Amino acid sequence: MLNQIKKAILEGEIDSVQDLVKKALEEGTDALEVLNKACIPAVEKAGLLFEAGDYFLPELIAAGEATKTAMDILLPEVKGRKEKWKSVATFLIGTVEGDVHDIGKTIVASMLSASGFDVIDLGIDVSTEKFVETVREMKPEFVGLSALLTSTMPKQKTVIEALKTAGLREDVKVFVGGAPVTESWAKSIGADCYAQDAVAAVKIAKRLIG
Ligand code: B12
Repeated sequence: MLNQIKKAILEGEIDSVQDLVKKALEEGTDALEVLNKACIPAVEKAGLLFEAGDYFLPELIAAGEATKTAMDILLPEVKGRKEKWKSVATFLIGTVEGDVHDIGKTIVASMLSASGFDVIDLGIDVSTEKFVETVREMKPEFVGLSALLTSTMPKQKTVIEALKTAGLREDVKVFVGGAPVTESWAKSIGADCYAQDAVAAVKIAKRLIG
C-alpha cells in the first residue's frame, strides 16, 4: 500500500492518492508512517528526478500537489492526538519571502501543534515585516523560519536582523530549517536552533521550555 501511494504521488494522481491514503488509514496504518514512509520519500524522489532532468516543472508541481492532498487527510489525524500536556508556549512559523515550499513547514507546524504548542502558521512567502509585526503583536516564545531554496536562505538572516533592529530579538528563540539549511548556516546567521526535521524541532522546543 505504501508503495502504491508513493507511485501515485510520483505520477501526480490526486484521486488515487486520496483513495489509497484513506484505505491505508482504514486498514490501520499509522498516519505518521504513511507520511514518513510514503509521502516524504515520494516527493523527495520527485526532486531528484527534477534535478536529473527526468521530470519537468509540471511533474514536480503535480507531485507536490499530490503530497499536499495526502497531507490534508493525514495531518488532522496527527494533530488530533494532542498530548495531554499543554504547553504555555507559542510557536510562530512561516516560509520566508520568495519561497512557496510549504510541505515540510506544515509538517513541523502540525507536529508542534500535536505536541501541545500553540502554533501560528503564517504560510508561505512571508515578508520580513510580517514576521516582525506578528512577533510584536503575538509575543511568541519561538519563531521558525523555513527556506527550501538556496536563494531564499539569506531571508532567514534578514528576519533575524530585523528582529534585532525592532528590539525583539531577545524575546524569542529563532529556529531555522528546510532542506538546504544546516547547523553551521544556522550558527553563521545568529539563529538559536537548527532542526533537521519535525521530530527534532519538537524535541528541541520542548527541551527549551523545560
Ligand atoms: C515539492 C517541491 C516543490 C513544489 C512545492 C509544493 C509545496 N506546496 O511545498 C513546487 C513544485 C511548487 C516547487 C517549486 C519550485 N522549486 Co521545488 N522542490 C520541491 C521538492 C521536490 C520537495 C520539497 C519537499 O516538500 N520536501 C519534503 C519535506 C517534508 O521536506 P523539507 O521541506 O525539507 O522539510 C523537512 C525539514 O527540512 C524540516 N523543516 C522544513 N522547514 C522547517 C522549518 C523549521 C523552522 C524547522 C525547525 C524545520 C523545518 O522539517 C521538515 C519535515 O521533516 C524539493 C526537493 C527536495 N528534496 O527538497 C524541490 C526543490 C527545493 N525545489 C527547487 C526549485 C529549483 C524550485 C523552483 C525554483 C522551480 C522552478 N524552476 O520554478 C520553484 C520555486 C518556487 C518558489 N519561489 O518557491 C530546488 C531548489 C534548488 C536550490 N538549490 O535552491 C529543489 C531542491 C529541487 C532540485 N533538486 O532542484 N518545488
